[in-house]
Amino acid sequence: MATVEEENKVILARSRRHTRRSFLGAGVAAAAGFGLYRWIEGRPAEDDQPIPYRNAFEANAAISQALFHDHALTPTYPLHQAENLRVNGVFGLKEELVPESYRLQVVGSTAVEQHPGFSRDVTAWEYRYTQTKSAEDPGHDTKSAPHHANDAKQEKPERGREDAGQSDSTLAPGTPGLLLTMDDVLKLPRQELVTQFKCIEGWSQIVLWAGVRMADFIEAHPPEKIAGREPKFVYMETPDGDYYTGYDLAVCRHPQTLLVTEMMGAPLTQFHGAPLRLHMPTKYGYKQIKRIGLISYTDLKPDDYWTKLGYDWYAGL
Ligand SMILES: Nc1nc2c(c(=O)[nH]1)N[C@H]1C(S)=C(S)[C@@H](COP(=O)(O)O)O[C@H]1N2
Ligand SMILES: [Mo]
Repeated sequence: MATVEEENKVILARSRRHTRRSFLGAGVAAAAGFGLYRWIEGRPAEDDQPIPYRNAFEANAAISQALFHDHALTPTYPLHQAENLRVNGVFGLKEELVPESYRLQVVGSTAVEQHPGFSRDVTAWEYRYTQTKSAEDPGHDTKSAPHHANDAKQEKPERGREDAGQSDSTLAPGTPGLLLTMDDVLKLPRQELVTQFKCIEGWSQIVLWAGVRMADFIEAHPPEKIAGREPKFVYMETPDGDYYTGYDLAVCRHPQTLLVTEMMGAPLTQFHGAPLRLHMPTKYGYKQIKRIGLISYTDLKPDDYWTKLGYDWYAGL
């Protein structure tokens, strides 16, 4: 049996090869990738694998590498290499959330009416914020003017107050779904992972994460089928709708995609996304949303904060 170290060496070598190839193929993939991807995802699936994947592998190595990489494992590291992550980007986190007022909205999952967390309108849930100013360093990415904290009446804040504006995928009032507590989320098996976090700005850090696998979450709250098959996408946003992200359902089921509650052995802080953030080591940092307020299954390609500002929706490494 191979030791963890040996296994990691293999994975590392493989992932280096991937990186090199996806560099070579980046232009082709950028030009053709999206169209092809949509075409593939539109096919009926057999054993979870859409049939044309195979043909695509043979037809075009560059594009298939980009697709295949979604299913490959990223390397893990020994704990002693892990360090505290810097804070980078606090859209949707500027006001401190009152922990008891936190709920995770889940939309598009099956059998919601039977669930104790069922709500006829998840958008009506009122998150509360404190007026206290955080002592935590908000990092450098705070160029937007700080918006005024809610006044004493705790009015619902306006959504989409940051550079990218409001999300096109935001829920309409009256959307039914679930309102889960953190206790609900933490019923799922605990998972720890030491992986690299990569920001597109050119820095990376190795971090110890803990939380639950998103795959387990999806199994516990499976998507309702649309026209006999699973919806293609997952959409997430912060409780105030200021930051938002979209994913393929498949990458959410990747075994290293985590709903994170702790970093480096401590609970998440406000600016790292308490009480729940995403870690997705197959994607750049901007896809790893902090302070998840909503998880929604959808068949419409979701809007994404940084895609709106010109970055790639796919954001694969
Ligand atoms: N809610 C929210 N999530 C976010 C961002 C943000 O501004 N707001 N920035 C993203 C970017 S670009 C990065 S690199 C990481 C940074 O996470 P960290 O602050 O924990 O290092 O969060 C991502 N998730
Ligand atoms: Mo980033």
